[in-house]
Amino acid sequence: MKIGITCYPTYGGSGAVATELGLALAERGHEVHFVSYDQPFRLSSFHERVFFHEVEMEDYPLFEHPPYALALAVSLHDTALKHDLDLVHMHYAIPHAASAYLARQMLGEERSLRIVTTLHGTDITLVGLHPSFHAITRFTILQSDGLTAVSEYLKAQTVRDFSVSPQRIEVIPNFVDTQVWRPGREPCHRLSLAPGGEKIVMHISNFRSVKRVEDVVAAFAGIRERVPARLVMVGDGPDRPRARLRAEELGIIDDVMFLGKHQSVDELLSCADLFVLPSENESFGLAALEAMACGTPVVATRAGGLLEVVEDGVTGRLLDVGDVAGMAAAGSELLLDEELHARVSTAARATAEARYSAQAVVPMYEAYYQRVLAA
Ligand code: GMT
Repeated sequence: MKIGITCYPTYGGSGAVATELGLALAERGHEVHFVSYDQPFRLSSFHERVFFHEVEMEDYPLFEHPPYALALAVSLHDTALKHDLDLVHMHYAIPHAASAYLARQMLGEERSLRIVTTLHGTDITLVGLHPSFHAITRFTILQSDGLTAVSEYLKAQTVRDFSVSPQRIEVIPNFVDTQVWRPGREPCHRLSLAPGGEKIVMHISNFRSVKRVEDVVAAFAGIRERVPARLVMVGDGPDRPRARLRAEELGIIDDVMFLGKHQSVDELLSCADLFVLPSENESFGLAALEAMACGTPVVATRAGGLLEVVEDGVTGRLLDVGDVAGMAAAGSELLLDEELHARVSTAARATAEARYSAQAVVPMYEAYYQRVLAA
């Protein structure tokens, strides 16, 4: 197949999954064309059958907000024509599904172009609900020939809030490359992260309010009272100053490292002893899956799709949103009880391999594309 893929190219789960999917499809013999305003962050080296088309936009003083959705539609249209695409796969509905719809309309009778849209999270649970986006989000996802959601939770939200028939949505979970995300990666940074042999507690996110990064710090403070430990915060975003302030208020700033955005998150995760994800909501929680694949037990919240990814008491622990005392207790128990830690770590890795590996999930997308093309 010849497949176009559009995603947000910057740090974020939807862009990561879209890029890994494109690379895996190319390895399986498909031709893949990424169309976006920048090269996706996980697409750094050369790969056979993988192409990148940068969306070009004219800067004009009148445009306080350049109309990216239109420029993307033109790029998708051009790429579909020049490279004879069979379908385009849009990751995150806003505005990508609208751009794909426009591109298909522009192609008219010239040639057919199928559209698959994958719903990732706040395109449905937050941004898409806003009155300025709701109608166009509903219209354009319904215009897609195929519609997937990354969890049963997200599917249910879409059915409820956008009146989409459940039969229209296929659940295909996110996945990880389990060769890359695995325990025992070298080089191991344990010595620089925890020079005194402390346990390493890690959090990775874009530090938006939905991630509740202050809860990470508060839970860590409770862990540190019971276990010698260091907190490693990876990523950046609007709530980073608040997290730092909280660490200062709690008197633990010397044991907290803010690493900022990082390319080699897999290397860092594989030397973590515990991963904390106290989000208000997650449609899936890719970072939790990445941690599980690295054999790092997860302490997360009973929120949205996290209940599908993390099995409480088996592959990690789930607590109520805001229950930092519970997270501290669960995290300390995992760090203090070596046998428990080993059991959870092994189960987490096994689940990632069995249910969420590229080998398990990429064929689901291939089969879905075939169904969409045949319909
Ligand atoms: O929806 C977002 O907030 C952005 C998006 C992203 O690009 O990272 O995150 C969502 O998609 C990820 C990949 O499918 C999921 O792992 C995240 O849980 C989801 N975020 C939320 O639902 C808040």
